[in-house]
Amino acid sequence: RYAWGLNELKPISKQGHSSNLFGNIQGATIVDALDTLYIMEMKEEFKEAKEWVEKNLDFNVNTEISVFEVNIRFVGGLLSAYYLSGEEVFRKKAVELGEKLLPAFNTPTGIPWALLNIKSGIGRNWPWASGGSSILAEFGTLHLEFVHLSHLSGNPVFAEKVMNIRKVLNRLDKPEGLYPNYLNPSSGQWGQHHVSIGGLGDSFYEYLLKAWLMSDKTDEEGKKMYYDAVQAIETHLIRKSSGGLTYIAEWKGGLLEHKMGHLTCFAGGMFALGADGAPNDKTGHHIELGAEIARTCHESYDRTSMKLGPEAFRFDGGVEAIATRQNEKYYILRPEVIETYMYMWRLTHDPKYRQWGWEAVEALEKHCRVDGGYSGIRDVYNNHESHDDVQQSFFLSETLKYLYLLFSEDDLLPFEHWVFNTEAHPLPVLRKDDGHKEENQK
Ligand code: DMJ
Repeated sequence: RYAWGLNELKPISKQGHSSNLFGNIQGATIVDALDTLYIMEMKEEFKEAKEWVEKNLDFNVNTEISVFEVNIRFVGGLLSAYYLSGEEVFRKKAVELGEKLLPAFNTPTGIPWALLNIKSGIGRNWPWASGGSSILAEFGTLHLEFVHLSHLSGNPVFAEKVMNIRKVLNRLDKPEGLYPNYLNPSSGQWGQHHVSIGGLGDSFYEYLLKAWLMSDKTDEEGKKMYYDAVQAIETHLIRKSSGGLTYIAEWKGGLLEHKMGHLTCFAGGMFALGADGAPNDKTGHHIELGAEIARTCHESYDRTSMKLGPEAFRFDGGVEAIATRQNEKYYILRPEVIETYMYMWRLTHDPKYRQWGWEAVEALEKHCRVDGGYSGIRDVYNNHESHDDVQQSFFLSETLKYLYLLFSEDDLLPFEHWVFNTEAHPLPVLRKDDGHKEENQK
């Protein structure tokens, strides 16, 4: 009603919201929400969205975009919409957009730029990123989509680009077996030795595991990189507070910052999803680790007035799982905690995960629901809402989809057949014995 065809909604001012992540590409919320509409059987709305994509989604624009954000939301959204509905328009648009992203890889190492002008093909990095570095969670979160683009287009170039990223990473020494968040695409050397399983690092680890799962467990390289990384994370980053809460700290040149981001909370689900393949009889241990992270993240919600979690919470200065800095107290409708509840529910069927999910539903309805949609909150510790007036597109693609799956049967998008990209867009497992069967696994 208020922002149709624009990127995001401002639910209080009831108008469009544009973020520079997508440049002049329009329709982020429509594309991000396509599969959610399909899964929720909102057929009329899906049809309207499809018509908008057919008539209006245009990538022939002179604009600079974030390669990572456009990949996870637009390419991922279009690929899922195609696999779920079988509608050719989504496949065509996904491949067309994938082709527009290819010039980002024109760097001396093939590690892509963060930002790309999709008309001129000129790329660059974020000016704040450690001496011209690319970001681990950005260049490490292209793999799933690019493998599918090769599969659907018959053009191997997409898969080659992401396999080369692995090659560069495997040639490098890793401090204590950890992956720094910054890598210079020209020199091929790490930037600052900062390590995070939250912002700047997060979905790189997620995609190692999911690449292996999506390959029908044939991608041994992805598997090894994932379990080796988890080993290093456990040794150097995972700690327990005196109150018994397990958390994942950040690492700065060997020193720990005892802070965990909301973004980091996705790792509970990741550990549980990877438990089955864990080496050395560690399946139970990885499930337990997932459960402990889920509990810590639930505490970060429960210890606020609004029962919604802050952007980051700390385990120092006498606090546990609480934000201490004013600029870390906001909640922008992020999905990671609910995502972890969903994985933990599917993998353990412990009813507490549905209870915790329902607490989040009630809090969202009470504090984020406004006349024109859902809004983020500036301070979750305050009793009175100060709304940020933005409905992020991932609220529809992830937060609501993961809630829906948390309360659905396990045979809706079963994990044996589907892997979720980092924006919650389901992609089919590519069967080793039948490269095309996946289209039938709806
Ligand atoms: C989403 O775009 C994705 O989940 C990404 O991996 C991290 N940030 C947002 C949600 O918080």
